[in-house]
Amino acid sequence: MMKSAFVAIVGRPSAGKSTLLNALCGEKVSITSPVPQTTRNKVRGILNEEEGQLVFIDTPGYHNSERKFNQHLTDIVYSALEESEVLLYVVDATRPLGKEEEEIIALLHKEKKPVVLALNKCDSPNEHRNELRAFLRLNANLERVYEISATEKTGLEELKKALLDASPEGPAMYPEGYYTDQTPEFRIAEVIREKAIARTSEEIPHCLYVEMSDMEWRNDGKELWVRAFLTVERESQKGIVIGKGGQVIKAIRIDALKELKKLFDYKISLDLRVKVNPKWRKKDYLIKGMFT
Ligand SMILES: Nc1nc2c(ncn2[C@@H]2O[C@H](COP(=O)(O)OP(=O)(O)OP(=O)(O)O)[C@@H](O)[C@H]2O)c(=O)[nH]1
Ligand SMILES: [Mg+2]
Repeated sequence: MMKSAFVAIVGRPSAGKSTLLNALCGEKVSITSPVPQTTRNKVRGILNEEEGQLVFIDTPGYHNSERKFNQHLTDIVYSALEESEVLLYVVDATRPLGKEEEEIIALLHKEKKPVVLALNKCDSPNEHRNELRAFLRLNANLERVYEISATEKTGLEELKKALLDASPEGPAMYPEGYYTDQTPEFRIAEVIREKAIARTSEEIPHCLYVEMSDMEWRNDGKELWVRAFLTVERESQKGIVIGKGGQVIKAIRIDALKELKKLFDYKISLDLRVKVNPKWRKKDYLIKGMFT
């Protein structure tokens, strides 16, 4: 009998969850960046192995905070934990222990589901690894800590095996050959956001979202034309995202098109604009509709 499971990937912001998801699936499924809270949705990526199928659910970094937007992201983590049969807990080996790890461990224990623990970024020199390893063994009550590097793709075969071992028997949930169930619209918006994060700094990456306003097939269905708005919170941020003579927005557009070319087998053309939606992170109707 084949194995089959939904596997929630959880951990602190910037632990490398999305990088790991992409490495496990062998495809770019989820966007990544050095800025915390890059992931804002449950992003599914599918791994087909001889022994079975794992459907990973990438989640926003777990971060306890009073802010409405952060609370919404935390709710997304809770719902992913609930939907999954196996939990993949990712810890950043380069950071000292934080209160968040204790909170995440408590959360994982509450679920009473198999937990597989990956200590990520083991390619980097760090002084915290021993301390983390000892703490995790003791507190997470796990026999094994899988030491991996999502960027160097080391330790992943053992990790996959551990996840499959922990999974129940069952039929595949998606046809073979699928590696994500995201719509093209979502993936295009995410790629644009990733490139915008990479070209901006300070508070701007956190204040950005991408509104897909129009999509149309052109050239007998050979080309997808897209109009999207990079949306920020203030007029001053709009100026920064556009840049002197439109330089920044131009670079974001070029970076996005380059990436989209790798992801889609049809041509995409992009009309990219910038607009302001004041305090959008406080708007319930918007965050509940967009980040699920
Ligand atoms: N050195 C090293 N860096 C890594 C590794 N995995 C991820 N990173 C880097 O860590 C940063 C965060 O990676 P992400 O994959 O976006 O982290 P995340 O946990 O998904 O972050 P959020 O979605 O914001 O919670 C990026 O700059 C990655 O390149 C790794 O194995 N080694
Ligand atoms: Mg992420």
